[in-house]
Amino acid sequence: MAPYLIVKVHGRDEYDPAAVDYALGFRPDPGFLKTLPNLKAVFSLGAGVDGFLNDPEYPKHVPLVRFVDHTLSREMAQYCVMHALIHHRQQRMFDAFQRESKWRQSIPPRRTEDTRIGILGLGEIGTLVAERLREHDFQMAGWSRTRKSIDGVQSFAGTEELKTFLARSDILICVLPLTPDTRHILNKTTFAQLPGAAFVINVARGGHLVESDLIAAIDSGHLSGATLDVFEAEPLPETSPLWKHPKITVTPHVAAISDPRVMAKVAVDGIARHRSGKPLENVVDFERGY
Ligand code: NDP
Ligand code: OXD
Repeated sequence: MAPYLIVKVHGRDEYDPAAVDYALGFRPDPGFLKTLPNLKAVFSLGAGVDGFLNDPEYPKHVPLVRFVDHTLSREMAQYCVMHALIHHRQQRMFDAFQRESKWRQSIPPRRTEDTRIGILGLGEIGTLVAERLREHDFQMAGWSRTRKSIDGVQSFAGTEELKTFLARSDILICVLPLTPDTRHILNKTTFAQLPGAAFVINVARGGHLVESDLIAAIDSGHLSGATLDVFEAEPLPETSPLWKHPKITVTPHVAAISDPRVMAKVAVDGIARHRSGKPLENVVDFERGY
């Protein structure tokens, strides 16, 4: 077998497109992958593959492998647990009291068992997020395309059950893939269906959220706030009102960052499987869009 060819392709590097067998990337330039005539498989360096599927010229005969890694899921779960608890324990309010040297207790305390959390997306990541939050005794539910059976997590499935799911979600966490069906799912209709004072955490993609609808729902008092890790435009422009909104926490797409050592191993193992004729794992279904 010929040795693997490893090329760095930045547009300026010299390479022969016909010599490239496998590609790794996250958000390649649209139209780039179709210029590689002998491509056999593509490995996404992230769990989300919208950066590939947004390319109308993606060569669909070439399998696209999603990045699935327990450590990545664990870090996503840590982020969601941390921000759910910051909200639930009213930490932002105590931060403000501290800045004013004010001793104020919050009585009676809020109990996790009285707070309902809903996870949009119960896949690799959403399932672990739900399980880790369940350990804190929140009332857990999740929404997915197909019905799930996860201990202590009520399952809602399909568009017909979305409204009921939203109506019982005091904290709504979005961990969906970005597809034509889920784009802008966090919009004014969705927010109106959440209970009063609900809180939103978006760790999926900026394209899920209509930012102006979120700001309007918070400013009207219907939502109590939000934590956002992902944005329609990244980096978030300095002029975005999200940066300075007193009830919105912004982080720069860091909920979980793929570990380059694991990414390399996943690609090497996948290439070895492919070359020995075994089926690839975690292949994206182009019809579903994830
Ligand atoms: P999976 O593919 O494992 O899970 C996706 C889940 O979403 C599934 O439960 C699926 O339902 C559900 N879903 C998809 N479309 C619909 C729909 N139309 N209606 C209802 N449910 C739907 O993805 P992962 O958990 O691995 O990743 C989720 C996303 O997290 C990624 O796509 C990425 O955007 C984001 N992410 C963000 C990171 C960050 O740092 N902020 C880091 C890593 C990932 P079903 O199970 O029935 O198929
Ligand atoms: C991912 C991400 O999809 O980091 O893995 O956003």
